[in-house]
Amino acid sequence: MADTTPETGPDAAAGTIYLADYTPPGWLIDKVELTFRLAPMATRVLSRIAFRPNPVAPEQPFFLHGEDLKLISAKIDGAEIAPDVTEKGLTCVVPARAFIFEAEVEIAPEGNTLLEGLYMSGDMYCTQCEAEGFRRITYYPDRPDVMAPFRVRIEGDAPVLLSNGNPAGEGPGWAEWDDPWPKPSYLFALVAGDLKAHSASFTTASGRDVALNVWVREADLGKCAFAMDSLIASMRWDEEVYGREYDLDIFNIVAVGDFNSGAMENKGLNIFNSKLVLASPETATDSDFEQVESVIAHEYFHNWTGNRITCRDWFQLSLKEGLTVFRDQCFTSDLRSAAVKRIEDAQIMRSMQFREDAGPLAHPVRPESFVEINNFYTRTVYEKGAEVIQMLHRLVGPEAYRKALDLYFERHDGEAATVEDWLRVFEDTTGRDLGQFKRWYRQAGTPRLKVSERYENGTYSLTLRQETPPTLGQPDKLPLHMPVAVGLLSPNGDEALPTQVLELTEAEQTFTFDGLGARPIPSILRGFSAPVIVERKSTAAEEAFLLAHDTDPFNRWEAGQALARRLLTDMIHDDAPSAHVYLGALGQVLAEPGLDPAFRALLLGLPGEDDLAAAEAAAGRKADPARIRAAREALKGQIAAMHGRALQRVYEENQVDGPYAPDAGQAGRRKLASAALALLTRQDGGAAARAQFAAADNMTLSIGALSALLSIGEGAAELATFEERWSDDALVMDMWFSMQVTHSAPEKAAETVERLTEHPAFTPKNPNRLRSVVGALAGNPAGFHAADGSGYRLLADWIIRMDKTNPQISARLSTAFQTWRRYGEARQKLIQAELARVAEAEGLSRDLGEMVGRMRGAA
Ligand code: B3K
Ligand code: ZN
Repeated sequence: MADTTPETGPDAAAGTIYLADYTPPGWLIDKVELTFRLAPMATRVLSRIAFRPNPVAPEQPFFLHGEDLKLISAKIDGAEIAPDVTEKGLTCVVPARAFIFEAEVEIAPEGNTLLEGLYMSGDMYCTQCEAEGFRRITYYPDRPDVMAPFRVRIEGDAPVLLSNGNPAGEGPGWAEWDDPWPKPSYLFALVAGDLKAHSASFTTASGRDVALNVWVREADLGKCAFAMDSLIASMRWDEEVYGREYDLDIFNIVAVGDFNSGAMENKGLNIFNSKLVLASPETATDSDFEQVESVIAHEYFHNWTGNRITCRDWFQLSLKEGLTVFRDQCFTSDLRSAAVKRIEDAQIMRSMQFREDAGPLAHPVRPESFVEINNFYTRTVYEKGAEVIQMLHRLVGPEAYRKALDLYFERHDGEAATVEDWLRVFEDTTGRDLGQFKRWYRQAGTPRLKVSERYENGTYSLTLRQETPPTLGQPDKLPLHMPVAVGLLSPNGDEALPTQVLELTEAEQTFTFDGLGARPIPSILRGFSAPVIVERKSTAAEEAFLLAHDTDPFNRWEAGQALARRLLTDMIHDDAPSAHVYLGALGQVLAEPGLDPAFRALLLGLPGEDDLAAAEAAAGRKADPARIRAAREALKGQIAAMHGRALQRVYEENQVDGPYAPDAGQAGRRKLASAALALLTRQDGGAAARAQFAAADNMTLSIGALSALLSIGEGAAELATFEERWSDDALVMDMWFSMQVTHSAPEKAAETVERLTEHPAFTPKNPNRLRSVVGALAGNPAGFHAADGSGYRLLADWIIRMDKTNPQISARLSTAFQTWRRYGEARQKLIQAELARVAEAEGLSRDLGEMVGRMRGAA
């Protein structure tokens, strides 16, 4: 079995697992019965598993994964056996027919600091099994292509005892659950604690009633309504848009305070980081609300894309994640503003995924090897994976897409599928050959799209040339099948050619358009139709023209960004910067009242510090984070000085009267007002922000005011008031911590982190708190990259420290170093020295070892 015997394969010594080594499991499972006798330091897990030989598998030893388990006893068909046990699992001789395997093991959830397997968050038991955590609960073929129905009995003192599936009986101190749908072990879940439910019910399209519960600590019951509404909206949407109904009698969501990631789609029992469930106007911002809505949807949508149809192996992770992200993106576009959502998703791709593609951690949407799968829950697998599906959707059109999805569900329900299966349903329903398209799954790196054009006698020709730079292990790239949405504008601002999708398949292709009265201005890659970087020689005048006239919201926004980037680059290099074109264009945007406020807020935003650093690197220069910070600050000052009155008007006009609602309309107005406030603060010394803070009756206004103050070095009194008011609310305090780090002056950033780690409310054991203090440092690029190396040193110290208790967290923190090649020699040396120090740390985890190895390997 590819993922069980790391001693095979070409790179055996390093423990690398290869897609090419995949072998079907030797045994399949008809039924799993588990009994849990809960105790913090000595939980007993009794398993009874009905195995049968897999007729299509090659011969192999019988092996069950198991890590950190104390084996009490094991039996086959009722007879005690003495298996060979290693730190990876258990091997034994089994009959060549169906048989029952039983085991009793002991585990210690209270001592589990990995937050993987069965662990405790406060006095509550909970689980996280994806990707390979189930093997920390009992001996099992812990791989996604072994699917089985589970029956679970929980014995414990807690008032609430939950597992997957439907309730199947309960009494004092016990409860039983039955999940009829075959599932892989990574979807197993158990929760036991003193929880209260916010309940509702849902009637499916075919008329079945489903009980819905959001389980939380009693004190949080008032913060569940929005998550519940989001769940109901998601269930409805999946019925309407994909024809998918829910398939159990009950759907439970549990909020957990200590959680490594955002949430987990366990069958019928989703477990959530409390940050992504709990929301009230007083404690959560508009963007928190929107995140809750989209993550609730994401996990719910996994019920079909992930659970009913799962992944054959972990290399296929994007099969469920890319598709489910695409689905949650469409859900948010339908509920809120499609234009704004598209721009925000493109922003994430360009700042977070492009950096992955451009650095030492580059990997394809479907990786071909890994050491630790937890390191591959990345922007590439998730977001680029979603972009690949967005392109497919664009290429085949919405109707053919739906037909292909219907076939996917019909053909693969109950199966563990592959990317090949996924593409085949599109080929079979549309008759298209997707052989070349499949390269998007195999080739890492961000393609460059070079655009050149000609205009002669009414004919305009557009030459598109694609080129993907080499990435580690993939020196030569082949041309991709790429949808390039293009429109043409007449010099008077009218649309000369509405959006057309050009299909680029060759390295270079020319497209011609006849009958044009004048040389048009092209609008290329409308809607961010492919995850690529467009390279085209343009002028500030052209960008200002597109910002004023483009009918495509994404390209309109992009024109403004290009204009700002051009100006900021000149400012960074003291290269005779001339701000009047940008400032003039911005003035027009401010004065255009018909525009959706959320969209206007995006137009007002400058490219981020990291994006500017990436742009410097792409232009072959070394990024200087301090100069980037200074240029952005200076430009903000100029905008405020020039447009103070307009900003004041925008701020006033976008105040929201009446009761708070987290809907797109209100949130957009608050976002625009907040963007205006942040700039106004540079003119009024913070007076308006102070007033807003004092009067705020919701968290969006409080945080907006507080960050505006912190960004000009003010706000000490407000920070103290805020701390006093919210010291009992962990999620709000996380914001209090992180804001101070991200807004800290660059030379003080490391010091600020250090000071906050000494705060009595700081604890590294809680991943949210650790991320909000130590993790937040990377959100302050000028501070993290301080020339004296203080940011690097501090982060490396924490990475080493956290690796001993929670390697998933340390490996994740280490990704802040992946952009090291963007910076000058002095910073590169400092980073390399810290990475070397991390690499030599005693007892380095597999997770962190792989990450640091990849980042150093590229040196
Ligand atoms: N599938 C989980 C992620 C699990 C993370 C494992 N390290 C959440 C999600 O993508 O929906
Ligand atoms: Zn997911």
